Amino acid sequence: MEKKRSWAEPYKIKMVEPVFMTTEKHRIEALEEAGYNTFLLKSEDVYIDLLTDSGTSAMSDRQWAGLMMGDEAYAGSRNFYHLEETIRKYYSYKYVVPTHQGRGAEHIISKILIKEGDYIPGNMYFTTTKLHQELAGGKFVDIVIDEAHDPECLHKFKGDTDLKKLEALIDKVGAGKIPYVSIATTVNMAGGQPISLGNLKALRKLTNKHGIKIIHDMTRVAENAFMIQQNEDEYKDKCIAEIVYEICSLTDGATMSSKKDAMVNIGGFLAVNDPEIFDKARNMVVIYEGLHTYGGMAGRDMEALAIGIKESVQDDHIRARVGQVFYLGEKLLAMGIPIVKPIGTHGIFLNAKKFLPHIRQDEFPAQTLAAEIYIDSGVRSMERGIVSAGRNKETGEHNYPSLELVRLTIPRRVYTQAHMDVIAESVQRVYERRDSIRGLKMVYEPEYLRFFQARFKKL
Ligand code: PM9
Repeated sequence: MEKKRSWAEPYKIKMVEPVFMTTEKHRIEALEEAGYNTFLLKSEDVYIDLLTDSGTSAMSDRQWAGLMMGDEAYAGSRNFYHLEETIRKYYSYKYVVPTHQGRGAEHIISKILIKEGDYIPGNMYFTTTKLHQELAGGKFVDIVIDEAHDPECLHKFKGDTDLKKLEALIDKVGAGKIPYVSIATTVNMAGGQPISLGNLKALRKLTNKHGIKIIHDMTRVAENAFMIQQNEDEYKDKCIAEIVYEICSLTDGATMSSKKDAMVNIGGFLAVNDPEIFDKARNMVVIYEGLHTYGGMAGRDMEALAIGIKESVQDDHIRARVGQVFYLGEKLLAMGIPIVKPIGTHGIFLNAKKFLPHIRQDEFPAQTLAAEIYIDSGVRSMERGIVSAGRNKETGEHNYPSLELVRLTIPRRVYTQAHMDVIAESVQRVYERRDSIRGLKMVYEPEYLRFFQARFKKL
């Protein structure tokens, strides 16, 4: 049998940005000043930044060259037409409206398609997506399979929808009250878990029967495609670009935060196939974002995005990107650290309920754990649990999600294997002293998306 060979990143490093380690005393003070919220830390106080993979990836030399090709005309920039052509070619969608980032597109499509009293089923919620659905008068309904809520369950496609849940909703409220099903590739809040093409095809059949649209949150579609290639037999010989195209073709439109898969620092778009929806979106974008040929992006940013989309669907790129996440995940598993399984594609999600079982959920175990990891090593992570889940609109109580997680999110093409080793060792250190860790109380709570700006004190 042939010995397994190691893989390596399909690039070499041409430019570096220094990062600095601070003292523990400095980090304790910085965290207190930030109200124990890693979103409120200054980036210069961070050593390895795993807050998010959003807008934090390294652009290629081609993308940087693209910036120099920016056509900054107010209207009709050639970079817009390049972007439009690229989206049609790789993602299949006919019409494109650029936006400043993903939530700009979510805002527009929610306003166009959702009426007061509508229901929007989806494969688990995402914070900004759900908020825009609610602000437009809709109610999000979770139709992801039950396995997605169990961090130990080894189901390979935890992003799959449960069609029985959707049928039950249709029976209860009627298809007329469901403008679309919201499908994310991959499911961020479940731990970066993919949806299978088999499930998406079955969902398409069911929604076609009832005249319901599918709107695709395609933020990490190439990573999802990689998991399909690895784990869905029928697709093992297809390339990532083919799988991405097929996923998109099964949906009616998409919102995209280009800051993830497509490796730009800012940008997004709404893409649709229906000319009437496009017409409305094109009209609405001028109110909230900018003219329909730039939508809040500079010409140079649209050029870097068009190039980033092409790079994002290269098989060797995606293998190395997800490979690095798996490297860290496997290391943590070998150390006995409780993480969400199977390992997701854009980060490692620590299971804070299991890590800190003595801290009640309303004392914010995941928020606490993110703070402790920062104090240990200057590694910045993010809470994805009760704080992110917000409050129930009707009762005003906290929502208590079954997943109480800390996300160690890996930016694309930024850190090395040695950084992964340092991160794993830091998590292990905190794990060794877990019994001495106390929870937090919330002392400031903003009205919307509270996880970004809430402040805490140590109990
Ligand atoms: N995701 C993330 O860090 C950035 C801010 S929220 C903490 O994971 C999905 C699946 C996302 C996402 C952003 C958006 C919104 C939509 N869908 O941030 O507005 O992961 O570009 O995209 C973040 P924008």
